[in-house]
Amino acid sequence: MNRIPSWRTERGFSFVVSLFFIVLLMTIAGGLAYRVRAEASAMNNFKDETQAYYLAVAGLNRAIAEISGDFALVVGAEDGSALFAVKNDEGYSILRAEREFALGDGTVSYSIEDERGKINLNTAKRETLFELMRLLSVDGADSGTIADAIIDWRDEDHDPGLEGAEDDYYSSVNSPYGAKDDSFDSTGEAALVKGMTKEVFHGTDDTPGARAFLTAYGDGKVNINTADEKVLVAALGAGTAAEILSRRGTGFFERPVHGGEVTSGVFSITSRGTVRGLEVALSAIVEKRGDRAVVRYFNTGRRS
Ligand SMILES: [Ca+2]
Repeated sequence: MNRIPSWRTERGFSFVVSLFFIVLLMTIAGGLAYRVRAEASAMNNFKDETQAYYLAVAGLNRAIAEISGDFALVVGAEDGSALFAVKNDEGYSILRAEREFALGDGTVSYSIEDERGKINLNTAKRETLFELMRLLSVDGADSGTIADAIIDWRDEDHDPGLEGAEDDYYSSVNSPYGAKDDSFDSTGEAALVKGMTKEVFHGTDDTPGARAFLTAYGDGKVNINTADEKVLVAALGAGTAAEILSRRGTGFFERPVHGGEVTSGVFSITSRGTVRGLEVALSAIVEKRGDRAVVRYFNTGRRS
């Protein structure tokens, strides 16, 4: 039997031990490097997110500056957003501010919507709410439920409309709450009323969500220069809506007709700041009071 010399086993043993320590050190070093990299990347993400946030704030401020301006009319852009028109010697000229631009390490993009281009949750008649829901492909019975429930939500009494809902109904849902019996303070509140499913409120791939056509702000008058076709049909009837849209095909209204309005004082703003693919979006409701703009609602940083 050949015996392995002891110096060879010792060398073999110390080789294995060294290898073990080398692997151990490499693992520790690798782990450390990973942590350092992860922390650096988290720091960079934090820095980018902070920058993106302030770019979105910059967009919001630009939008507020537009709203604070001395305009005479609020008209609709091709994409449905609101533009401001000022009076001059020849008539009116539409101000077209750059709403998408590069700034610092990223980009800013904001849009302004006219809240008077929507149906007002606090003042709309049952027929208007019903018709809007029907135009959003909600079936007849559910349209009736939503219209009645919106009115029950805002009225002081506790007597439900024909298909509506008051405390009795809301106290029996999964996480019970009560009917508000007061004005809607935000458009999002409409998501709480009976019949207003997630699909109806937020929309689906095939149907736009009701939230885009409803507002809790303003006096309930409809701006015939900015309102969407569905809003015009629901508020003023199909015939009047067609007349208004045909006129809008070649310009805008300088004077109110059909009980509508041609200007506005309440707007919603969505502003996005993007830095290296990281986006922060802010939204706000801003009311114009003279040459001042007052923020009625502000929703910060949704990272996407
Ligand atoms: Ca009520």
